[in-house]
Amino acid sequence: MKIGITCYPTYGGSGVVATELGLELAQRGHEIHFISYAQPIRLRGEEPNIHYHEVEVSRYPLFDYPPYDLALATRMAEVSQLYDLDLLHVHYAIPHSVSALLARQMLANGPRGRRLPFVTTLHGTDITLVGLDRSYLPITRYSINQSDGVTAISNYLRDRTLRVFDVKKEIEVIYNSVNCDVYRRCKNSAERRAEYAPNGEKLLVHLSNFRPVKRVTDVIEIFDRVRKKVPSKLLLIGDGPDRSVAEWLAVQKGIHEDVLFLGKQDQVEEKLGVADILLMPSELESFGLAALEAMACECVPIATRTGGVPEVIEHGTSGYLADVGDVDTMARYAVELLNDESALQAMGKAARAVAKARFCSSKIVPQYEDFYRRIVERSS
Ligand code: GMT
Repeated sequence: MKIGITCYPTYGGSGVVATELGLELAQRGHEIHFISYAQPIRLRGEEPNIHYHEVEVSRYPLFDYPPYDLALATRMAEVSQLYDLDLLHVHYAIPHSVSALLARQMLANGPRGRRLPFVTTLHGTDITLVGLDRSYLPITRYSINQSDGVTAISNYLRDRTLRVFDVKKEIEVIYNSVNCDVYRRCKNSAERRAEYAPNGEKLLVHLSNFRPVKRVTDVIEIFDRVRKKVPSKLLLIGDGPDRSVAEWLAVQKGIHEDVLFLGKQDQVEEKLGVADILLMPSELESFGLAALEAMACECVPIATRTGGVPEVIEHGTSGYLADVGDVDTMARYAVELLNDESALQAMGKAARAVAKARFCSSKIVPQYEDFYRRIVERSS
């Protein structure tokens, strides 16, 4: 098939999911066209069957707010016509599904009068935070209802969308996936760990966009408690608005030398593949891709019981869950595990087994292919 994919190309779970999906689909012989304002971060630009089309937004002086959604709709229609795409798949509803809707209408009214179906995948904050803003809610609901197919990344997100948005459309759940060949325990991990933990300390990691919903200060609070009991280091991967407050807190607590802020990183599997525990104390996660990536790397996730996270992590088997803000309990779970190497390793292996059995790309990508086929058949 020839598929156009639009996502936020910078850091963020939805962009990662969209890009990994495009790469997997291309490997399976599909022709993939990414349409966005920048090349998605996990693309190198040399992959076979992958094309990237940049959306240029004119900066006319009158435009205090350059209309990206209109430029995107135009580019979607152009690319679809030029390359004869079978469908568009947009990740994150706002504004991508509105642009896809416009592109579909433009093509339907164009010289060839063709119908271009589009699929919207809901990821989380497009529904739970941004989408609930009154200035976005009606148009988001409209574009979801107008989509030819809608998927959500967890049952939690599907149910919440149906309930809160009063959407009439059927929403199919297709879980996020992980490439289990790429995300795995690192061989020679002892040597690699020495880079961050030269004296054999335990290694904890957090990976996010440092937005308030991630509660990065809870990560520091948990680590502070763990470090008092177990010699350890904390790797913080990513960047965002709450980085400086986390840095300040680490300094306040006098632990900043053991907290390593790595900033945005490309090959996160290299870090997850040597770490012992991932901390994800978020206020809300519709899925929690970082936890899944850690699980595939045998790095045990300790997270909050919120949103779709319990669909990914089974408490006590493939990780631990606690209430939002309960940093004491999360620290206690971490200390218990770090003090029991065989339990830590066993849980790491159990976590990978779950990732492989339920969320491996080789299982999830065919679900998207099947979904696309049904949508295209229904639209022709
Ligand atoms: O979490 C964010 O702030 C980023 C956001 C995104 O769209 O990039 O993440 C959402 O989508 C991810 C990929 O599907 C999910 O793993 C995250 O749980 C979800 N974030 C929230 O629900 C807060």
